[in-house]
Amino acid sequence: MAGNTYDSYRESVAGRANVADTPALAAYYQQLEQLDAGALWTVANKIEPWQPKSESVPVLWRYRDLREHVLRAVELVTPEQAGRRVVYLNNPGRREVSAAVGWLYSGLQVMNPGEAASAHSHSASALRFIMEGTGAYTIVDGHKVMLGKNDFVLTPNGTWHEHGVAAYGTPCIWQDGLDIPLVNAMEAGFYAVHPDLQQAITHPVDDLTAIWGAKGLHPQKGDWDKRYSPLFKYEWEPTYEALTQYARVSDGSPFDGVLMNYVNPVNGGPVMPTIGASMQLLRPGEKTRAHRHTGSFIYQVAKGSGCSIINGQRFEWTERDIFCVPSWAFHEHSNASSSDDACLFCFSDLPVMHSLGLYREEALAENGGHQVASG
Ligand code: 1HN
Repeated sequence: MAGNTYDSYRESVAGRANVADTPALAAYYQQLEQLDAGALWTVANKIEPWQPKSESVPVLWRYRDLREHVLRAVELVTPEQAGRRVVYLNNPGRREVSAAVGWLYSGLQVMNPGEAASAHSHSASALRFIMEGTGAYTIVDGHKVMLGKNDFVLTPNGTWHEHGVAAYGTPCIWQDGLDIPLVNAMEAGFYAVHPDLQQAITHPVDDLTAIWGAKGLHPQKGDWDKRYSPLFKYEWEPTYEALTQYARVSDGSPFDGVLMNYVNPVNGGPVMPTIGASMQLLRPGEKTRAHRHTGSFIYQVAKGSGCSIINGQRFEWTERDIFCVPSWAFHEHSNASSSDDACLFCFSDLPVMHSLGLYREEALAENGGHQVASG
């Protein structure tokens, strides 16, 4: 009944909707409903919460639990049958939209040596983070990109892309990250299969890394007018080296440790208009302070082990585990019980938050900046 639903949104605060049900109002609400309309005061407090209320919950997906199921998919379906052979991560609060957190999708894709998945394009933007195996490659708009462990590759929206593993390689597993729930929420998703199912390689292998991958150098003929980074691949070694160098001379942030964003070398901005990514180094003994911000975040442990407290819940993670931080959830990370570096890869919708003017952040003021953890 309209009345019952509405009652739970009443607030006894000046300036907030607070109308008690009467028989006359109940009849009025029903009349409006017949006209596909409604009284705003019955929903106002719900649709305008005081602060973001994520439907997503913090989740840790342990690789040691998922890996065997991902490999099992190789026996059960071929890439030809499945299109993409993927086990996706489904946040318990977001099952209806196949999201891992917020409006972000994540899945684990597996491919055997000699296999290939056909070329397609879609409105969603995607990235891949290589978890295990050798010989993996992605072809994006005719550019072939060879991929190793902890490398990260872009397949921006509208690009033809396909993946495979060379015959000389080993079974490969990578994380796919996409903004597909966001694109679907915006009702803007198109999808196309490449007419030849496979695309021609029209450039030297890894050419974009050769052109755009030099630190602090910009090619003289660096024409690039796309809205995404021309550097499709961000390799692990230079990334870890950069973090190590940064950590040598800086304390980093009390909330994030030593964090570097993957950027578009043309303009220093995020790698794609809707998805940003970073790698974060937590030094042995390091414990960050809790803060929260708008934006949804999916982390993958690229190196080491440690724990995070997310909205008061403790999650112990180790290499290859994936976890999420929903929007406006307090979070803090710890590498306090290890003698090795811990590195967290992360992708998020921060570029959306920033470009739409929706970014906000706040430090936890109480308890010395740390949450009291359960779980
Ligand atoms: C996609 O294009 C890939 O290209 C993987 O490998 C996962 C999930 C939803 C929509 C498109 C890929 C995907 C996807």
